Amino acid sequence: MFDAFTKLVSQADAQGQYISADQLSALSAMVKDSNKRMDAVNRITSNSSTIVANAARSLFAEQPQLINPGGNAYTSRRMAACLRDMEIILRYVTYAIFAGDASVLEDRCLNGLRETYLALGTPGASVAVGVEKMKDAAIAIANDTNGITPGDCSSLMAEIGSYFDKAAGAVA
Ligand code: PEB
Repeated sequence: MFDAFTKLVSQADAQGQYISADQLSALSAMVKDSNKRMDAVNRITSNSSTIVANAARSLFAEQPQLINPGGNAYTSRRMAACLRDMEIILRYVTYAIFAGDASVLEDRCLNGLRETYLALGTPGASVAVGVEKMKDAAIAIANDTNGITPGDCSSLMAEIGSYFDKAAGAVA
């Protein structure tokens, strides 16, 4: 599991090189903007239940076969498993945002997830739709300029989006 710093150390060490000036300035820019990152993690984390519930509701409205008899989220047990899965994925995305690196998400959540869903007969493409819905909700909440000093959060939002895309792409 890496963060933005240890990832660079590991890459530099693999090549037997010092951290380059470019790498230092990229990290320095990240540190300078880290309050935005922490705020985004805080906002997504504090709204996690809403993000999961609304994304699930919207997924089931679009794909009602999932909650009809015989569907993959039919019966409370499967519904609970589905909401829990979305919550787990969102939690790992918040870790990746916090660390500024996707490895925690990849290693501890996405690795083998496609195969798990295949084995369970759970439609990964539907999970991916749910994840993309969480992405839209999370970015809307994290990027809301209401009541804060507005600044440029575009690169952070793109980075946040990329973690959700990675999760969706891993199961689709
Ligand atoms: C992954 N999900 C399920 C299981 C596992 C995971 C390992 C099997 C064991 C169990 O039921 O608990 N667990 C989950 C995860 C990690 C982990 C992400 C990462 C660390 O450890 N059903 C739907 C939707 C979708 C869904 C498309 C969006 O209709 C999910 C939610 N996951 C779903 C369902 C089950 C499941 C299990 C319904 C239960 C499947 C079943 O028993 O039939």
